[in-house]
Amino acid sequence: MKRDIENHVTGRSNFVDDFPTMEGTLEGYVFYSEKAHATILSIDYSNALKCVGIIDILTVKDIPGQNQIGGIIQDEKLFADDVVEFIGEPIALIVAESKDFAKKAAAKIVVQFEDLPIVTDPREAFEKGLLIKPPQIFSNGDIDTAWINCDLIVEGKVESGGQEHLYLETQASYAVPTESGIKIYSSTQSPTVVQITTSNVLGISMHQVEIDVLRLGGAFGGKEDQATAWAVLSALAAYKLKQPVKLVLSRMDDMKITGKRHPYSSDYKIGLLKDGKILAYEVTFYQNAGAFADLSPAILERSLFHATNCYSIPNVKATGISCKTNLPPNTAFRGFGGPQGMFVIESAIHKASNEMGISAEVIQRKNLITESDSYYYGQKADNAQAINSWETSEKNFKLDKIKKEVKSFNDENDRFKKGFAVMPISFGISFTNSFLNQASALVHVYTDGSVGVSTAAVEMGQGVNEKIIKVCAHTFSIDKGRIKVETTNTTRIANTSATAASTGADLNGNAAIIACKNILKRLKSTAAQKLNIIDSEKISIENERIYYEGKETDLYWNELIKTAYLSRTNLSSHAYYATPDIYFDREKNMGNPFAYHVYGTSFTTTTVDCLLGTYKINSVKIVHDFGKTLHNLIDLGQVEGALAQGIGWMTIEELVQSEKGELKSNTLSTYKIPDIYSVPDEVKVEFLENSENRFGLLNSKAIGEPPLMYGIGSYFAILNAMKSYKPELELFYNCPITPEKVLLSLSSKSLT
Ligand code: LUZ
Ligand code: MOS
Repeated sequence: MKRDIENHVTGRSNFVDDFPTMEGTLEGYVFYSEKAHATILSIDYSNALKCVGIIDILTVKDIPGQNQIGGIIQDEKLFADDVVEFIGEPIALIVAESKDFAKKAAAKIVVQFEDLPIVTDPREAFEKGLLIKPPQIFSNGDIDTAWINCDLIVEGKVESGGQEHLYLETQASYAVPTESGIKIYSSTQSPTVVQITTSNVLGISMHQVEIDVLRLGGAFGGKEDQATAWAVLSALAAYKLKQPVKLVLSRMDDMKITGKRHPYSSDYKIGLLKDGKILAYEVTFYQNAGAFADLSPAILERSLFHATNCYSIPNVKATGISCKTNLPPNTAFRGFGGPQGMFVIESAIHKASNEMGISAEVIQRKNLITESDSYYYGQKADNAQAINSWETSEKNFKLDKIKKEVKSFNDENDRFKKGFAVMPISFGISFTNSFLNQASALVHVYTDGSVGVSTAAVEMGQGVNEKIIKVCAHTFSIDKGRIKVETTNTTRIANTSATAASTGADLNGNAAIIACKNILKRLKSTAAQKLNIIDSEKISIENERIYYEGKETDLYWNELIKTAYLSRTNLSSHAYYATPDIYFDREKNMGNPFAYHVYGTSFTTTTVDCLLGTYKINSVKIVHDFGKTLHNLIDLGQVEGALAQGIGWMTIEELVQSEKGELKSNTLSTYKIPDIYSVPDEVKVEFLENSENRFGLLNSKAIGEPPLMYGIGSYFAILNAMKSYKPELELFYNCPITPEKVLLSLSSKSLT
């Protein structure tokens, strides 16, 4: 990733707010609701319009098409008109000569609201019948009779908090009017969603809207759906005013008004045999969706898919309820509901193990899914690596030794206690909506032998461009330096799926390989002709040199390309890839939704200061299933970053909302994410051997999301340390397990 890294660290890389602006560029500022739920009685813009530098204030009446931006469900207006349902819901767009002018004018807008009841709790929403859609149930086996055969049944409640994405680059868009429509430079993971929504709101065709994405300064799911509103708003203004309009959210606004990882409140019931075998598992997820659907239904469904993590359980019933509350619509966040689902079963296992007086590892190990098992939604666990990764960690990291060390530390220390936990993971790769699993690529070989590659993949720091360069270089067998990945652009690549679900490299890399192979085939014919050979199949290219039957020739890449061009050979190819053999039956909720699963096991050791409630993650040791890694460093970076993000979610990242639906933790001084001091002292990542994956990109496995779930181990490690300080501790499953919570529950107060 040398090229990108040099540009990033020297500040040369451009993000939307850095693009040189065109003459006449205006800036937008969103005027949004400060009420979480209210009727709008009247709005007076007159004083704001008189402010210095104000060009226009756009409202519902300026929308030529539909006032609608909802994706899965059409329930979200671009501009609120009669009611507002969350703090941050856009009411108008102020367009001015500068953002400062616009912001000053915003303070002069007078709105009269009539308050409506505010709901922020998902269970309360459920009680009141406030649902995003009807509940969804996945089940297998016969849960009702299974309980009879269990030796132990444990029930409980689990809470998991939301999470702020905190991408370094805030939401941003720059819209430029064109002769026929609009061009938008957007910081989005989903160029086509921005294109479709813009065309609906402006009432123009998709071909009049061009979206261009150079790179994102991070996204983590926060720009899968929620980059759209800002892009459409800037486009609306640019289209009406015939001037370019830039719209960039400030950090505080971004934190305050955009959606986050969904908080969940869940009930579980788990039934086991004496030996730790899980016979039955029942779970109900109350998802806090916020005010509108956004991606919540798909996220909830992924929670159902991952309700059993990497375990094979014969009788399962999982119910998902998406609850409508007066918070900003919650959205995709690395893991997409999977982590929330997995935290619940890990909590259930932890609770059961404590009741049985055994360690959680006994139950975890006993129930790991094997190749001959199926996931409870019907997919066979082909090539399951759960046991392989568990046993490799057990052996390489010396499970018994770690546990002994923790125990003897705890025997010797009073104030400080160590805790240990194992977190095995399984994560399904593919969009769960099968149709999204398609991609295309456009490859040009230029006459100087350099190559330009366009795909639907959006580079957001995850290294997808470098992976695409690598597979193209590999396919042609040419130097990586010859290859450039172009911006993601909807006129070059149409109908893009979001770069999401960890599938960016798999889908787009495979499309790029097919395009390269198409060109390569033509080049081999050219070479055969040039070398007077009949069978072009016997031609190969290695390191830019042409070989015949494995023997060197005097023909090289550059000359071959020139020859091809002069002999009128097509040096471009557009290619298409769709993941094979995936389907899901939404009547039966059974099928084969994933191309494959990613596995791994982590060992987490923590030390808790039981007097202060503070803690340190000492070490996380991971055996991860990368398939055949495409790029060690990128993949390692993804594991380390995801781990830190997972630990943050589990431990210190706490969103605090008032009863009025107002986010109290809306700055970096009140919302803490892991920094260099709070990441684990030691992170060790081993690459699992003997993992093949014919459904990935050149045998690799998707890497973006799965390792986030290793962070879940930190919760249980901390809880275990607390338990050894205070054996009578009432166990609670309510993340994040902040130092405040640790302290309160170790002193007299009990938390449930
Ligand atoms: N986005 C989506 C995702 O639309 N569908 C998915 O299944 C998914 N999974 C993970 C992350 N984003
Ligand atoms: Mo995502 S959570 O945008 O893969």
